[in-house]
Amino acid sequence: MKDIMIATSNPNKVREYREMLEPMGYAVHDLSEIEHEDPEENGKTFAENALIKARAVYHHTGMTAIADDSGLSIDHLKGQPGIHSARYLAGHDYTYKNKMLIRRLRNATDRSARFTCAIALIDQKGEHVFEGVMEGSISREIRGDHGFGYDPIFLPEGMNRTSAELLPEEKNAISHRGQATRKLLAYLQEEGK
Ligand code: ITT
Repeated sequence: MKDIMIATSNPNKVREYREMLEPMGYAVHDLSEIEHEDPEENGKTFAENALIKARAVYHHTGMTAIADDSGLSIDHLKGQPGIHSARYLAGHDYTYKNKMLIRRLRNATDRSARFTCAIALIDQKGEHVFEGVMEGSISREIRGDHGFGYDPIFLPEGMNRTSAELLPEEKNAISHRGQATRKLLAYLQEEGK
């Protein structure tokens, strides 16, 4: 089996990567197996931050490492919270963060938003980045208990359910992380890893 280390401290991301990579025959490892410190995410883009996280773990373990940087960008808020999605309203839970975002959009005519995911892969051959985007809009109420983070307020384009109301396989089929993961898998398969 091929080993791959998921360089994230977010257990929800680990779960989504396991759901997608294990059926493809990968032995998925995560940071709970090693001592590590989260690097400072001081990049200006999702791709830069993903590379910062993957590099830290690759240099530490030598194992093929992937990291993702992802987030929700809302047009009415000029792209916020964007690369700051995890740090937005730090210290508050997502029920509160989601309520605040709905409130900030109460007078918005444009509710469009998108989730972006950049996956950085580092292996002996070098550094690669794979990106995925899920377009949609911000709902007027919080709905659903699946997924995590901002899923309960995100309506994927053409759907009347939030991404927290989708089953895991339904979300993975269309999500930013699902799309980026399929590009990653295509690369890994082509490389015969
Ligand atoms: P790592 O840096 O350790 O991977 P993190 O949660 O801090 O974990 P990010 O910096 O990439 O990760 O922040 C991404 C945030 O964007 C995440 O915490 C959620 O708030 C949000 N997010 C990303 N993907 C999401 C998804 O599929 N559904 C809901 N919210 C998501």
